[in-house]
Amino acid sequence: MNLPELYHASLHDRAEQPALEAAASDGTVRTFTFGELAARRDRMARALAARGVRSGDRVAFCLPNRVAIIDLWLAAMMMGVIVVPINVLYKGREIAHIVGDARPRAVITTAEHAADLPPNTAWWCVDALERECDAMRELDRALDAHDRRAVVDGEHQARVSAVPVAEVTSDTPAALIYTSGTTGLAKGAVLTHGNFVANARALVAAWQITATDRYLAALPLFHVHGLGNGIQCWLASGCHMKLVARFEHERALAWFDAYRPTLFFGVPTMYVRLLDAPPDRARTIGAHMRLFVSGSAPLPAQVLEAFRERYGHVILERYGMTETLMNVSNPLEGERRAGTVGVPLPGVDVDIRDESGASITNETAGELWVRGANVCHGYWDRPDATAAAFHDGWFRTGDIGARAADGYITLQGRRSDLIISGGFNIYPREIEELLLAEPGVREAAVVGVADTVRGEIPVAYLVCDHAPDADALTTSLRAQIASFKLPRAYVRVDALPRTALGKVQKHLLPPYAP
Ligand code: MLC
Ligand code: AMP
Repeated sequence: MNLPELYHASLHDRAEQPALEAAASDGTVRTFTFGELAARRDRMARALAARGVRSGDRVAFCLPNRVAIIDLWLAAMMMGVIVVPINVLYKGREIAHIVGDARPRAVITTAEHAADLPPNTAWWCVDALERECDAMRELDRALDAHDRRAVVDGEHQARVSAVPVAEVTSDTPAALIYTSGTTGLAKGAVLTHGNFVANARALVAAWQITATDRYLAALPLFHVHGLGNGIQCWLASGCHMKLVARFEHERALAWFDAYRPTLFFGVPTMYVRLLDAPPDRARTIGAHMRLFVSGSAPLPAQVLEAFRERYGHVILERYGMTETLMNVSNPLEGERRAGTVGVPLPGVDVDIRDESGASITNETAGELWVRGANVCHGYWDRPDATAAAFHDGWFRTGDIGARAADGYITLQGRRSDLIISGGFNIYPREIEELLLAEPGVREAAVVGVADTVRGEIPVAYLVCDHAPDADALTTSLRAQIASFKLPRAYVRVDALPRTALGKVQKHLLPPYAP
């Protein structure tokens, strides 16, 4: 099955039903029906086709959450176009790598973010695109009125046939989503229509999402948690969604009060923020809610417990990755076990392997290997990286975990030194390389330090000629990398602990005390 087929029951059979509450192009919050979204999809597709976009092309977006991303997604899926999401917090260098690798026809973004694009990158202003689509709607209305009066269908037919529809199968690439490798250089995971369909069907069934749900969407749409889980479950189930530009902890409670969602997907940092709610307010919100889901980073058991006390809900934790979408989930019915990610989703095989690639018996830690229709087919233009990640149809996640005798999986760490802060990934090597380019810095090691709100924060250990000037380093780095990657502290050390072979032993660095 392809994605347009998955969406059909919502977009066409439920055309009159309210689908989405979000800010319109004039900034006012309004409700769109599924039928309106289908019409917006068609106009966006025509606007893209008029710009020369064809099946197989890539189109990138670098935007905070807004309806235009949904228009683009729906149009692209119908046209066989591959969407390339770019983190809106990324700066020039980070964007240049993605654009250089994916070679999109253009990046859809705002005039403000366009300043961060590498020179000579084609970009389309999202506001101009929306205005063009709005103008198309007015023209369509005029033509419709004309058609009815004249009972001549020719012009109307021409317009309808101008909506570009391509042949797409479950193997057609739907998105290239960049995720950093251990080298710090992001690779594009090629996710197909079939991957998204398999993931959406598994989650809708496992979490029993129905058309009566109300989903509050605050996760960024440039990552798979928001895009692959949120948007796809919404469209597959035909439920109602409220889309906000981004999670703002000062406003989150007011959204819950006013919108009364039944469903929320978040990263652990969001749940830590929601613990600030006064008990009465939290209970009222909890009374309307059906399901809180957490993922993208470990949910501390004490947060799960504090949230249960405050909201009366046990957060359901699940585990996924950009390359695989969702693999493992705690059950909707039955025990949601704190500190575990639950059991493999239907259709997903999880095997735990030792260093030699042999399966490990229960209760022993090893690397999680996964297999299923949810797993991507490889990395864009990177046969070497694809070959390294896949073995006999299994994908090596790089995550370390163990399975209990009753099947529950606990994650214990990662093979790489990836840092996850607020659900955003940080590869130390990328920051270390930038630090080494700073005057006076001779050696650098970046590590993740535990943080109650963000899970982990990056801290840099430096061997340098003089005491590090934190402000100067921050100013320099801020121009080059997303703000969540900035080291929160710089610690001067005489030398980095190294093995006989010269590899830095990060676990032997002196503990960081703020
Ligand atoms: C954070 N910031 C954003 C932003 N999120 N800016 C624009 N858009 C967003 N979506 C910036 C803020 O401007 C600020 O910058 C800094 O980040 C911290 O902001 P904050 O207001 O203090 O946020 P906080 O309450 O700490 O919450 C941060 C957060 C964010 C939870 C909203 O971390 C977030 O959206 N995380 C979700 C990441 C995600 O979707 N991961 C899924 C990856 S997929 P400054 O300059 O002031 O520092 C994956 C697979 C899987 O992992 O299994 O899901
Ligand atoms: P990304 O590369 O952004 O897709 O991040 C995927 C990584 O996030 C996984 O490989 C895990 O290390 C981590 N992750 C996702 N969900 C969880 C979870 N519930 N608990 C711990 N780590 C998680």
